[in-house]
Amino acid sequence: MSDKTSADLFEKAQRFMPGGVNSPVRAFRAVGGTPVFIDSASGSKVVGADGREYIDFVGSWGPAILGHGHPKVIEAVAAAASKGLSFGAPTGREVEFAEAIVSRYPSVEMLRCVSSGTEATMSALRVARGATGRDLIVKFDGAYHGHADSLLVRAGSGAATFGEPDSAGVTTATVSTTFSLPYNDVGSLEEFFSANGSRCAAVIVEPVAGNMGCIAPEPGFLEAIISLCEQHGAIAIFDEVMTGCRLSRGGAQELYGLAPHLTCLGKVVGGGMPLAVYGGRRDLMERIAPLGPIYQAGTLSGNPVAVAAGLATLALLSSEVYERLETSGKRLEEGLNRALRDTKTTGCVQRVGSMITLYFHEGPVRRWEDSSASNKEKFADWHGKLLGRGIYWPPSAFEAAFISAAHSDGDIDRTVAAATEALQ
Ligand code: KE4
Repeated sequence: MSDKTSADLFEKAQRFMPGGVNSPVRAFRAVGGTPVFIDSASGSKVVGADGREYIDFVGSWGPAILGHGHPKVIEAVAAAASKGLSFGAPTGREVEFAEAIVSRYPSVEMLRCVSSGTEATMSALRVARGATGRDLIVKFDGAYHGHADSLLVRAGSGAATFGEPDSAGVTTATVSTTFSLPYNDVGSLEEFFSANGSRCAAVIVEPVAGNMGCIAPEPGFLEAIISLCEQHGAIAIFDEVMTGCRLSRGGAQELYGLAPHLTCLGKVVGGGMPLAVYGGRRDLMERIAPLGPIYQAGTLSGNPVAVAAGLATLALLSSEVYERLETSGKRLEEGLNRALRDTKTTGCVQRVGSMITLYFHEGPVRRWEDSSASNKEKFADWHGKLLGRGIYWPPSAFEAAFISAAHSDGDIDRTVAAATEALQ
């Protein structure tokens, strides 16, 4: 137990780290107040530095699908760590891990491990550009694929214009070959391809959006991405860093029965340790060094301790776990909808499996334009009241909340009761 409160720690942290955090969303800037400094976590709960316990729906932003500190994962990590932390050399467990991923993702014939989702998407785009010899890439407004320069793009003024940098330090030149289009809008994608198809290297998409809240792909949207890419010789990249092994064993692509050309995975596959993956068609992946001319490397790529956590997590993700996630997700969705109804609050709940968002927007929320119009002030107020009632909900209106296999019916019902009170 920390001997300091979150407020003490936050005050000191801000002297050493920008905003007192190692990743911006953790600073609670979107909801106000002092971020909870976590001291420990187990199952569906986290314990703050102040000693207060919360029911956790951040789940480390996705990795904690089994709940925190699953004994079998901890045991696997400890056993691996006892044999050394990092070798900078190949290990048998990386082969086992690669095989485990390939067995879950038929579209992934070959893969490379990296240490973060950012590295995975950045590398996948480099493969697409290297393989096609083309420069243009397409992403979708409101989607987040990590902080690689070419992906930090705000939608251009019109669908037909290039993106604009969404961060200082990212040059206009860097994003001059990135288009950002509206999610769930096949028409704008068709327009883009008819004008630029021969120059397009890749389209990267969150197959279920989680970074503008939870938004499901509308029928035909993902299919159009794949078919338009195939028609024009471009690469369809599914960024499944959030959805991979969460929405099903084979992620969103299994759920929707689709086969992208490249896939990025992270979060769940590392079980909470720094481990991510990019992979796909063999003819693409065989162009990567040392086999081919596309360079990508990493000191800690495929780290044996991280791989141990990933393997243990994947092994525990049984069909019963996915059934549990669906049951709990449905229970929470129904409860939050009841809370909105009973308090006559304008809002909507959107869920896919164990990813869920309550929007202060009448709904449906189909894309960034809708999500960004939701009532952020109302969300911030609701978030603070939830926190006061022992519920740790993602501190941003534009994030998905994550349900784990460790959330009990009691946790869900307690959350619904707190959410109802917080809406009054
Ligand atoms: P990382 O580099 O943070 O491991 O992964 C980047 C990334 C890539 N693709 C998708 C679909 C993602 O959701 C992410 C990261 N997600 C955010 C939360 N929405 C991580 C939390 C944070 O930035 O602190």
